[in-house]
Amino acid sequence: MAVDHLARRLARGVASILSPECEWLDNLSVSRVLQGDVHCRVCTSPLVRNVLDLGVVPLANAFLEEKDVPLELSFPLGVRACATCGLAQLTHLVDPEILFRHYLYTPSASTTWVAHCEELSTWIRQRTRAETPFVVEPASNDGCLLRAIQGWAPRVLGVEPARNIAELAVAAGVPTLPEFFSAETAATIRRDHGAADVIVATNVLAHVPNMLDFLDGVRVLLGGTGIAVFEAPYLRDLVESMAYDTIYHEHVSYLSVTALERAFALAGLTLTHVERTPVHGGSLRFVGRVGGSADDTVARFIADERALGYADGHALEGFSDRVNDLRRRLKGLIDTLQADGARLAGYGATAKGNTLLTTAGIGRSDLRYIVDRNPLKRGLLAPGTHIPVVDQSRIESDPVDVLVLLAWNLAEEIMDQQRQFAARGGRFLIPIPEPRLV
Ligand code: DWN
Ligand code: ZN
Repeated sequence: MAVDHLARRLARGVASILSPECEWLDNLSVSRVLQGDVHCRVCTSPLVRNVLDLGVVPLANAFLEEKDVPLELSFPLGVRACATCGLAQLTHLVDPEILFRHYLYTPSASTTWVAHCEELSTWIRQRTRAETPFVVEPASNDGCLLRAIQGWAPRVLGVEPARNIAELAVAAGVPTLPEFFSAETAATIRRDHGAADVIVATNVLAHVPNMLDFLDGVRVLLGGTGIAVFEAPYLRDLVESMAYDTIYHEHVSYLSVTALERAFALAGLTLTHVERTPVHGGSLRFVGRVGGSADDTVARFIADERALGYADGHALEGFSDRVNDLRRRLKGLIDTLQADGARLAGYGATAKGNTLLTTAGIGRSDLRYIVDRNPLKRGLLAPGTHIPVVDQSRIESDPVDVLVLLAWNLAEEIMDQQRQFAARGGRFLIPIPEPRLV
C-alpha cells in the first residue's frame, strides 16, 4: 500500500512535467510506473549477461520548468543481454504513457534528418509495386517522412501517440491517428482503411516494450505484396562508436540482426533485407514481408555478428569498463578546459546529451546553457542537470569558447552552421567515441 502510494506520487510528478492532463493517473499501479525486466522480450530466455549499470537517472526527454525541479524523478537505467538471441535490453521499463503521450522531440529541426527522409522516401518508392499505395507510418512524429512520401503516394496515415506532436502533423497536412501502434491498432486501421502497401517505421522498434505485438501489428496490416521498412540504431554501432549515451529509458531494446530475424519469425514475418545507414550514429535499415525469402544480406549480417560475439551478447563484455573510462575522460577534459579559463556551452538539447551529462557528472557549473533549434524545448531546463535550453542567438549574446556537441550525430551540419563561431576561435568538443576538440 505504502509502495503504491509512493508510485502514485512519483508518477504524478512525472505527469505534471510531461503531460498536464494525464487521465490514466487515477488507475495507476506500481507496475505501470516501473517494471523490472528479467526475461528477453524476443526469445523469453532469462537475461544472464549484465552489460551496464548507469545508476538512477531522470528521463532523457523530460525537459522541465524551474518550478517542477523539486518534483523531478529518476529511474534505474541498466542494460542486460540475452545469451540466446543476442538482444540487449533495459533492466527497468517506464510506462510508455509517461514517456510518449506528450513529447518534445521533432525530427524536422534537423536538416540532415529532412534530407534523410527524402532519401528514404525514394528508396521505398523504388521498391513499391502498388500503383496508388497506401502508406502507414507508426511513430510518425511531426509527419516529416510522410510529407516526403506524399509527393508520390497521396494515401498516407501516420500513427503517433504523442498527442501534441500528432496535432502538429495534422496541421501540416498529414492525417495522423494519435495512438500507439499495436496489433489492435493495426486491425482497426485495416478495417477502416484496408491493407497497407507500405509500412515504414523509423526509430520506434527499439522503443516498444512489446516488440512482438508491434511486429504482429505489421503482419496484420500488411497486404500480401506489401513491404515493411524499418530503421533502428544498430547495437554493433553503439558499442563500436561508444555511443553509450543512446542508452536511456525510451530505448528499451538494442538491436542486432540475429535478434531481429528471430523476432520477425516469431511474429510471422520474414526479414528479407538488411543494410546499414549512418543516421543516429549508425542504424540498420531492414525490410520485412509476409512470406517471401531473405536475400544474402541477412545471412551475411548474422554470420558477422556470430563471429564478433553479438549473437550471444559476448561482444558486450568489457563495455561497462570502457564506458566508465569515457565518462571519466570527458569530465576530465571539461575540468581542464574550465581550469584554463574556457567558457563552455552545449549544442543540441538531445535526449542522448542528457544521458551523457547526467552520467558523466557534468552540470550547470560546467555548461552555461544548451542551445537548440526546437522551440518546444527552449525555455525549459535539461533533465537532471537543469541547464537552461536557449535559442542559438545566445552564442552571440553570451559567447563561449567551446561548444560541447551533444548532438554529435549531427556534428557536420552543426559545425557547418556555426562557421562564424569557429572563425572567432571557438572550438567544438565531440564527446564520442573519444572526447576530442576540433
Ligand atoms: O530515438 C530517438 C531519436 C531518433 O531522436 C528519440 N528517442 C529521441 C531523439 O533523440 P535525440 O534527442 O538524441 O535526437 P537528435 O536527432 O540527435 O536531436 C538533435 C537535436 O539537436 C534536436 O533537438 C534539434 C537540435 N539541433 C539544433 O538545435 N540545431 C539540430 C541541428 C542539426 C541544429 O542545427
Ligand atoms: Zn533472447
